[in-house]
Amino acid sequence: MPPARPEPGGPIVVIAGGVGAARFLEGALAAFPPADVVAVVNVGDDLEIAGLHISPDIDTVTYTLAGLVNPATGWGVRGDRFTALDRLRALGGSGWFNLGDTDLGTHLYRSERLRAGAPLSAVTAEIAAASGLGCAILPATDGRLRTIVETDAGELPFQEYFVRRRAADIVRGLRFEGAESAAPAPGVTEAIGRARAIVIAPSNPFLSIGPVLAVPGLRDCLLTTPAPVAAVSPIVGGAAVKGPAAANLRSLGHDVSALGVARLYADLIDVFVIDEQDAALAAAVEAETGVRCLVTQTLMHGPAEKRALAERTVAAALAATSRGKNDDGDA
Ligand code: FO1
Repeated sequence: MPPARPEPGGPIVVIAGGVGAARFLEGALAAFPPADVVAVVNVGDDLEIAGLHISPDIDTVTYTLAGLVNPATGWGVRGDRFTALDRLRALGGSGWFNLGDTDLGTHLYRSERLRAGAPLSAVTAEIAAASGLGCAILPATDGRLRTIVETDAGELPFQEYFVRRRAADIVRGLRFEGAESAAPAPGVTEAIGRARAIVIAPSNPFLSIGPVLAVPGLRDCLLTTPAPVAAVSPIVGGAAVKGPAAANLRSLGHDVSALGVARLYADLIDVFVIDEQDAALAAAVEAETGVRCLVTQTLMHGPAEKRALAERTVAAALAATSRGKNDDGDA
């Protein structure tokens, strides 16, 4: 039987964390019709504060694509005020996680809908549609999956590590609470299965992509899809573009370089996208992992760079298919 081929009209599926992924997705929406783009987003960062369910990565992606995001932070809402949080703090409530007034409206809506029994995927779709988005934003799972960070100070829920303790602890290990009993959210495996191309966004491979891949069935889905899979390195010139990815690579025993990230993804991907600054690593990536390297500008300063990165990444993935990825039976 001939090997399955990716669907020419299938979606571009982006496996996404927070800020870096949101910027990549902005480029994807500039390059492709919104209806052709599906974001599968990490929920390991989710938390409950003051009885509200917060999904930071989903909100970062949604706010960014809706043009609402605070450009200074990459998360939260532009120009937001913090009067509700000030009051919460004054009353002795939890004040370490910066929830703006407008942002709180999202959490109030989501929490009420979840309490009424709606799954996170449905609520996420409602918020995306109400925000005017034409692409699909899917949580990786509707189940309760939480990233737990193992540190010398003990096990920390993700946002305690990331925000409250400013990612200052050395990460000794990670576990994804609830992953065993989680299932991919509706539409996730279907989108991956009929994708034209799949891109692992330039997100933290452990903290952002790790929880997505921990959802049972998702990793297998990426391994068996006929679609080509590309990943964009979140490490440029030996440093993280944003966040603790470099420190995480180091403490978890990996090379702090694009090559270190390529090794993590080698079994899943056909193309690895590295920055021009790392051009000298391309030969080592290809020789060691057997994955084709695209060397291009990956730092996304403006709209043109975001769009170019999305276009080039998808084009390189499609070229990997036409070169016969699926003829080798190694899809
Ligand atoms: N990141 C911070 O560094 N400090 C915050 O107080 C903070 C609040 C916050 C509120 C809502 C939201 O959607 C995101 C928020 N983030 C904050 C970002 C978030 O913690 C991280 O960017 C992601 O979880 C990692 O991708």
